[in-house]
This record gives sequence, C-alpha cells and structure tokens, in this order.
Amino acid sequence: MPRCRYLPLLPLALAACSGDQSVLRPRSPEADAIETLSMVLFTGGAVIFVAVMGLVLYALFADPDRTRRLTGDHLVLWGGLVFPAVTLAILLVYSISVSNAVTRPPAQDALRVEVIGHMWWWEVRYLDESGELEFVTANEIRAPVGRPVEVALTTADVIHSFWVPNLHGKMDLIPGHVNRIVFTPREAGVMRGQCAEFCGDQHAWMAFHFVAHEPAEFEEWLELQRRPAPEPPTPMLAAGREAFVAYGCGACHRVRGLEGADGDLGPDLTHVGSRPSIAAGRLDNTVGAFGGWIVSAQHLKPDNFMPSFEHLDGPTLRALAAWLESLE
Ligand code: HEC
Ligand SMILES: [Cu+2]
Repeated sequence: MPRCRYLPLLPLALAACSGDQSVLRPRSPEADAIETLSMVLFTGGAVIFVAVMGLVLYALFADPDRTRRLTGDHLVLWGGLVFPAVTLAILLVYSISVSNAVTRPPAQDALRVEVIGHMWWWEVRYLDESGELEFVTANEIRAPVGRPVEVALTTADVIHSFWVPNLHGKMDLIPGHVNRIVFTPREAGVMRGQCAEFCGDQHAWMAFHFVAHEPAEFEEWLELQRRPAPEPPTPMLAAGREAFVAYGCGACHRVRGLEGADGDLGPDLTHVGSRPSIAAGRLDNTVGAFGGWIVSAQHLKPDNFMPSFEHLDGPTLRALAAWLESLE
C-alpha cells in the first residue's frame, strides 16, 4: 500500500493513493516543485479562509460595543490593503520562481524523444545522440531513471495536451509548432499519461504509459526496439503475418522488416506486443484484446481512423491476433 501523506483530504486522495496517474504522488523533481507550490497555495488559502470566517462570526455574534473597536480605518487599511498586497506579491515571486525552475532548458545528456499527437493516439519517435531518428513506437514512452528526458511535442491534426501527472504539468501539442517539456523520472515504475485537451469524440481514450526503467533495463529495451520485427517461429504465426499483408493492414501500419507494411496513418506495430496497452490505453495487451480490436475497432473507439474488420474468419483472426501479440 503506497504511503499517503494527505489523510485530511482522504475522500479526494483515496483515488490518488493508487498513484500511477496522480499529482499527489510526484516522481520527479519537477513534479515535487509543482506539488509543493500547490500545497503552499492550498494551505495558505485555507488558513486565510478560516481567519476571515472567524472574523465574520465575530462580527455577527460579538457584542457590538467590542466589534466597533475592531472596525474602522485600521482594519480596512491593514486587512484589506496591506495584507493582500504583500501576500499576493510574495506568492507572485514564489510562483514565478517555481515555474522558472520547472521549465529549465534540458541538460546536455537529456534523452530526446519526439511525440506527435494524432486523433486519438500518440506517435513516439526516439532520436540518437546526433538527433537522427532511431525507431518509432506508439502510446508508450520509456526512459531511464535519473536522466532528464526532453519531449518535443507537436501534432498531426488538432490541439492535444501531454500530461503525466506524476512527472510534470500539462503541455499543449500545437499544429505547426514544437513545444518542449523536460523532466527527470526519479524511481522505476509504470505511470499513466492522458491527453488533457478535448480533441474529439475519443479524447478520453487517448492515454499512454510512461515506463521508467533502471538504466540497464532501459538499454535492453532500446536494443529490442532497434531490431526489426521478429520472424514468426510457428506456421500459425506466419499465417498471421501473411494475413496482415493480405488484408491491407500494412497500408496504414508499419512493421519494420515486413514487405508491404510501411503505412504511417496508424501506429508503428513493429514491437506492439511489448507495449503496456493497445489502442492508446483502450485495451490490455492480450491476444484476445488484439482480436477484439481488429473486429470491432469502430465499436471500441467510434470514429477512429481504423475500420472494423468484421468479416475475418475465425482461424485468420486468431492467427493475426496471436502474431501481433508475439511482436515483442
Ligand atoms: C485506414 C487505416 C488502417 C487500417 C487499414 C488498419 N488500421 Fe490498425 N489502426 C489505425 C489507426 C488510425 C489506429 C489508432 C487508433 C486509435 O487508437 O485511435 C490503429 C490501431 C491499431 C492497433 C493498436 C496499435 C497500438 O499501438 O496500440 C492495432 C494492433 C492495429 N491497428 C492492427 C491493425 C490490423 C491487424 C489491421 C488489418 C486487419 C489494421 N490495423 C488495419 C489505422 C488502420
Ligand atoms: Cu488528444
């Protein structure tokens, strides 16, 4: 059971205690700073609110002779002018300094990742040290702990917003413009991110996973992703691969190493079997879910840009789903 420091906020915090998509469980220095700022504002606001309500009650119920002594020019001058002016000025300086601290340019050794928003999924492009594209994946971002990650954000269609509450604030993806966000994951684990700007009917199903790895584990993952799709080890999986090309899936999807599969309207599927979820958080990564997605993509995410393949026969569908799941 994760530690929860906010018992007084129990009703709100209960959902947050699970923690994989929560501003109350910061897992980077940037999220720490934002959380501290929020708690200062919240606590300060609460204290002032209680004090003002106390004065109201005093004014209502105390003996009028005593309250008269309290009111007058002094109260208005100090309580109504000096106190708010000083408090707001201090908070302004403090919040500007926090926002400067969390929007610093990245360190030289930052891991560079490009993210392109699509209705309704995330294209994720990994660059090497010299800025060359290494490979493309979708709906998941992986990074090592302790190293800054610089995510360069843009969109292929409408405005989206990138948000992993455990790691940083929100950052918009704007057509024709590149926004950058930098954060340093502190502990290994899986976090959930979510599009935070309404971008059409399936906006709520535009999620992704952020996986923070120990550095050695991350190198293994990179190695795996750089490779083309594995050769199918059984005839059944080979039949699945054949069906993928025969049914035209390759017109929209790329599978590196497979001829006839170089489309880029949909996610790159080269290693789709290794992802935490499919269709941007819509389904778990299981053979059954792949099958379900293929026959009823339009039912699961109405109006997304993949048609439902309702007329596939059973054995073809099973082979296709099993092959996709085997792409690790
Ligand atoms: C007209 C283009 C198009 C065709 C044809 C198409 N897809 Fe897709 N596919 C997409 C799009 C777009 C998405 C992303 C949908 C979303 O999540 O909003 C997608 C998503 C997927 C995903 C989930 C990928 C992920 O990263 O989570 C799988 C698996 C998939 N398609 C398999 C197939 C298979 C198998 C076929 C052929 C039977 C196929 N697709 C045909 C456009 C297409
Ligand atoms: Cu979106």
